[in-house]
Formats: sequence, C-alpha cells, structure tokens
Amino acid sequence: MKMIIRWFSGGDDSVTLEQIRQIPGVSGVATMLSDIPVGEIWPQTRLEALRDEIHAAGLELEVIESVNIHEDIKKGLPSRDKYIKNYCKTIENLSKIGVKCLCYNFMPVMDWARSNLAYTLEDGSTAMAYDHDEILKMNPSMIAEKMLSDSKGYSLPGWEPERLKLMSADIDFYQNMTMEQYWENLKYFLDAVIPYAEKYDIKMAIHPDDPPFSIYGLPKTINNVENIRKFLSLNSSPYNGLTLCAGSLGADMNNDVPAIVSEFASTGRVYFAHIRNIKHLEEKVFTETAHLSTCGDLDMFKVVKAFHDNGFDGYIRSDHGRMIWGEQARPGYGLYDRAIGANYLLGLWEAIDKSSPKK
Ligand SMILES: [Mn+2]
Repeated sequence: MKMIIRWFSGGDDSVTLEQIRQIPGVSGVATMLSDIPVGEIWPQTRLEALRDEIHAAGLELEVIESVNIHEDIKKGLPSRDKYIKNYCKTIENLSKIGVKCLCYNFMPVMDWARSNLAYTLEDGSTAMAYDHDEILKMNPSMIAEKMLSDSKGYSLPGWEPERLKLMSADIDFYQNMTMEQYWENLKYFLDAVIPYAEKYDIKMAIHPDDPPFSIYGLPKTINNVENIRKFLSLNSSPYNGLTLCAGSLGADMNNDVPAIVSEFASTGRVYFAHIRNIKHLEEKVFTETAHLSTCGDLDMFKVVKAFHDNGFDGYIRSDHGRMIWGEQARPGYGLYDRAIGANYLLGLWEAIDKSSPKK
C-alpha cells in the first residue's frame, strides 16, 4: 500500500509539494494537467515537466487523477471515436513518465456535486455538504454558479467552464437515453481503451458516482454493489478496475462500505482507494467530516481492515478534508485535515498489519 495525496499542478493549489513531502508516510501525489481541454491529447513534454517537478520534490507520480472523458463518449455520438483515439494516445504518453494507475469517472454532465462547499460544523471548521432538496431547488446553472463562487478562485475538477456552457442542453439529451444505452456507451469506451491500458501497463480505475444517486434524471452507473459487479463484468481484463471511494459510496445509506471494499478488494481489481468520512443528517443529506470513525457514519477501522485483509496493495489517499486552523484552500483540498487523515489511516493500517497473523 502506498499513501499519496491529491495535488493540483500548474500553480492551482495552495498546498506545495514541499509541504506534502513532510507528511510522514506519504510517498507521492495523484495529479493532473488541469488546463488541457477535455478530449485533447496530454502532451508528452508537459507530462515530462510535471514528472520532473514532482520527482525533484522527492515524491512519486504513479497516479493520475483524472483524465476526464469527453461528453460525446458518454453520449455515444459518432465523434466519440476521435476522442477515444486521443484518450488512448494520452495513456501511451502517461506510460512514458511512469504512471501506473489512471483514475477517471463516467458521470454524465456534472461530475460530482455539493450544495454547500463551506458548511460550518460544530467545532467551527467547514466542510463540503450535500442536501438533495437544496440541489433540486436550484437549476444546474445555479448550482454551477454557486459552486464556482464558493471555490475561492480555484478550479473545480469536473466543473470546467467549457463544460458548463453546455450543461442544460446535455441534461436534456440524457432524458431520452435508457440506462442500458448508457451502459453500452461505457462498454464501448472500455473495449476500445482497455487494450491500450494493457499494452502500456496502466490500471484503469473508475471512480464511483458522487453522489451515488440520480440528479435531474441523469444516468448513474458506479453507485452500489450490483452495479459495480456489472461494471467489472463489462470487460473482464485485470486492467479494468476501480477507484474505491468510501465517501462517495457511503453517501447512499444502503451501501455497506466495508462489505463493498471486502468484495472488490478480494478480486484484486481495486487499484486506488479514496478514504474519507461523512455524516448523514438524514437520507440524501450529509456533511463531510474529519476522517476519524467517531466523527462520521463510516467505521474507518472496518474500512481499512477490509482493504488490508483482502490483500490490497494499491494507492490510498486521504480524501476531502475539512478547512481547519484558518487555512485558505480549495474546498476539500487543504493541507492540514488531509495530513491528519493520512496519518490516522496509516496508523490504522500499521496496527492492523502488526496484529495480523503472518501468512
Ligand atoms: Mn473520491
């Protein structure tokens, strides 16, 4: 297991590589080139410069999060083949800088969503929060406007301005698409891309839908145990796998997160873990919290033990943190709370590992 931290390149992060290097037990970062328009090839020279910058700070670059998927691929339009070809070329370029794992998602139109990026918790810290009724009261452009104005000037991955312009038309488009058609579009993408992932030895790790239930009638795929089984069976290559995000899946109260981790980690097809905690106020209403089990609904001991005991040897990152100690940072991605979270998770891992009977 390798503990890493998400970092935004190109001066788009308040957290520096030097700071990340000083978090005990953190060996690398998950990052991306956020200025490349979705659908275009990531240039080799830019990737080499990114790798060199990260290596110079004493950190590894083995995980990319994310190379986003062009909407035409999700819609199944004829133009998808051009974008899939570009995606495969990006995979080739990523292999040349030593990337081993590629996180992506297949969420239509709006990627992740929250109704509040700075909800005040009892202790005075702030965290991202979700209230389904609040979301439904707003139209998509109001959500986009609110999220971007709350983001303190940082880009929000998945909420790129060029994507937002088309939002309403895209939502309309999906109203006429069946779930089966959407699954077929996902399979078409996998069948085209996975052979390149195999050739270039990069594990494709899909991220669950966040939140894991439908907004505005949009299709959802990676959101519960049955659908994850279905996803893995669409293409049985060991290069077709998962980013298992505890917080995203945990947002559906019906999901038993430790059981989901156990089932899929034991197949060897989980390559990347996002671990954070959330607390439900009611169904489809939750706040993100500190990682500690007692701060939220997820039992982190059980979650980490499920990864450990099923032979997980991929990457873990402490996911979204709260904003604490006056830090000014991109919502969810400050230094302090994620560093605390990473060391809590490392502590759990060490305790579980040292108390496990040696095989
Ligand atoms: Mn996640």
